[in-house]
Amino acid sequence: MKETDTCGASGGKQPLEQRMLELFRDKKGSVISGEELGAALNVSRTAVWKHVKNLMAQGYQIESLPSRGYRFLSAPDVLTSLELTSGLRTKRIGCLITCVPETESTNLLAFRLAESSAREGTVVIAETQTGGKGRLGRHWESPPGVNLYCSIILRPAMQPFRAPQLTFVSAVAVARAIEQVAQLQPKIKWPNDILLNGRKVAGLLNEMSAETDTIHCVILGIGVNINMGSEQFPQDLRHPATSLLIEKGVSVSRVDFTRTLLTALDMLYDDYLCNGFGAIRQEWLSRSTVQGRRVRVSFGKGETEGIVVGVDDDGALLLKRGNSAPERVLAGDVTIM
Ligand code: BT5
Repeated sequence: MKETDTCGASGGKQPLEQRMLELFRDKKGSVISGEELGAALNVSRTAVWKHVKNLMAQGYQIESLPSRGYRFLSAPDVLTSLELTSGLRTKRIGCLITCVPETESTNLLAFRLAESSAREGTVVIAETQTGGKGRLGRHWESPPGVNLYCSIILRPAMQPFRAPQLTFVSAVAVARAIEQVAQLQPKIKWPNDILLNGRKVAGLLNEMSAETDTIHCVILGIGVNINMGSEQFPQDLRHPATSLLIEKGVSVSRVDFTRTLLTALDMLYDDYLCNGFGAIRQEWLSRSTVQGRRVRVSFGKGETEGIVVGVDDDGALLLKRGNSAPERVLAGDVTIM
């Protein structure tokens, strides 16, 4: 397991290779001498060369120019804590980023870390999941190297019944990140789908460990199809699915996407803790596919129908039927009619 404890704003001590990457980024592709790097990092020129070689072995392209120095050319699009934390300026989210090549489910791994007192903002990312989880025991397709599978540990000091609101926080964060990085216009489908042109591009699975009136932790599970090709989707998905690559026609940097997502989530979560659910709910509604539409919601063996008139403070969908007060629906699968 590889991890870095270096939230941009948390003030933790950054590992040397991360500081080196930040110096290279600040120089934006111009040459930096070994002497300058050594002085900035407080190490010898020999040590500088050793760390440059380490970065190159991890896929960074760095040109070594005899008697002039080094020029940074490009970073690999692999989700490593080193790459993700470099340049990340967040208050809480990403204070610790743990990246693993493979795990059963990042939500399960995040729960395990939370039980051993991992702090709020810890992010778990896997290149692939062998048992990626959807809701209600469903499976989440998680091919390696193309998508994002991540789980974030939150420890909000609030009543457990408010926790469903956090699904709205993560949905808005994913929508903002897609808009910013891929310039596409995602829609949110209650409760946990992000759609592009009516096809599912991301799914959310938020889980909680709590007692009567105390939350131990909430795990925000986020799966985003980034560079998954159409041939990688199984035939038997419940709803049509897509990826940023399919919609945009070109691949998207997973590192940029993930950094943007963590930054958006950090801002939205901070706003949520300081100002409550109001603004998040407004943005969610403005991005929702269901607001004002007639829908059918199925849950377990039952189903109900009505026109969506909003979501309440518990994250329940409000369905209007005739003149009676709106019906509250707390969970289920929505079909727009
Ligand atoms: C979800 O469930 O949409 C929640 C998905 C959450 C996945 C993340 S990945 C990181 C974290 N760790 C985990 O183990 N999980 C979370 P649901 O609404 O139940 O949708 C599941 C259904 O979507 C499946 O039954 C399939 O039909 C379909 N599906 C599976 N994989 C998909 C994919 N990659 N893209 C689009 N649809 C998919």
